[in-house]
Amino acid sequence: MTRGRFARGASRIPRSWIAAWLCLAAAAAAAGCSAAGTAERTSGGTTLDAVRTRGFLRCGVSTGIAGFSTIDGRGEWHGLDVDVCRAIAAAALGDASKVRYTPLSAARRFAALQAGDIDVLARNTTISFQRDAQLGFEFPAVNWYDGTTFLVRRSRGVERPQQLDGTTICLTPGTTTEADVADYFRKHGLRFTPVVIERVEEAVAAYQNGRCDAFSSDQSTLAGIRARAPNPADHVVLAETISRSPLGPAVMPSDGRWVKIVRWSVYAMVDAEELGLTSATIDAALGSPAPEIRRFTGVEGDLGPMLGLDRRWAYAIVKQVGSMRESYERNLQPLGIERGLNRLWKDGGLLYVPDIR
Ligand SMILES: N[C@@H](CCC(=O)N[C@@H](CS)C(=O)NCC(=O)O)C(=O)O
Repeated sequence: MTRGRFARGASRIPRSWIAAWLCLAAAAAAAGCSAAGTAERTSGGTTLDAVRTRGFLRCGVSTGIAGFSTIDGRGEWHGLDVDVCRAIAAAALGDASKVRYTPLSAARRFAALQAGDIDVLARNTTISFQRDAQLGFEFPAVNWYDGTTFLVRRSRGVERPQQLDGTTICLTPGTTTEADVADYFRKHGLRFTPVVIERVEEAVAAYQNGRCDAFSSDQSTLAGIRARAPNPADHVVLAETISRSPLGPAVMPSDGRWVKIVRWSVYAMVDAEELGLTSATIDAALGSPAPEIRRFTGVEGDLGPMLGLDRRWAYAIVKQVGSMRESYERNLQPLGIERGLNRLWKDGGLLYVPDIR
């Protein structure tokens, strides 16, 4: 086995990447975000009550992963994970825009959730036994099925992870990626040298500067990093994954109703796709005679109130955020990320959620 090097920072960071990240940090500051956040406990009340009293949802996101959670020049967040935050806010508050985002590194995300600084962590987080059993979080739903792999310079001619024997690999600490890579190299009797850097922009810069031969993370994350690189065509994301990495929002286990609100907010986006509902068609669907659509939109039945939500909770999600297909098409398709496993079951994917009934 190789011994890890803990790198503090990266020199010779390409200017265009520094500019992009400074812009990101400045926009985050402008939006009033802080990684530390303000601890606020619900002290006996429910999370839903606390969110309503406060008037906004506190959502932990990444510090900037294209397609999942990034902030634009106007201080607005976008991405598949951001849409989870927005869907929960639509369900809980009737307004998807009522979210305060807290950018968190991999190493800091779980402490923020445990400290009560955020109501939900929606941040390319892999569901694992240890995070469930030992850290004790609840993972109400999967919002993206992924897998660990590698970003490498095309000029190296690497096509498969096995060809990375003897290389230096950039990683971020506190990730399942670290363990996946160590396991993979051990299993195949290969050697590597990890370069572990907490701040993702510094880790990416270290890779870009040639300090590492490869960068490892979830495949979709790497596709986003590659898409933002100065010359995307100079890099390849390996097609073969070395792990299963189901990503999903995490919450504290103490409030069972909140766990369900998060779960059904994600399910509603998938179910909308299953029912053929979109943000553009949901208003017309209010007049639909189909019982499952009448229940979904809250025209009939009392489903929302069973979770303390408005009858129109799912309508609000689809109207303001859209279906899972819309979220994918808005956030990941433009980066060239294939939908693959993340299609509906009837289209050959894994998305299959219970009925809203
Ligand atoms: N899915 C993996 C990896 C997630 C992760 O945090 N990856 C890093 C490496 S690129 C990242 O996204 N960092 C973004 C950030 O620190 O804001 C996990 O849950 O451990």
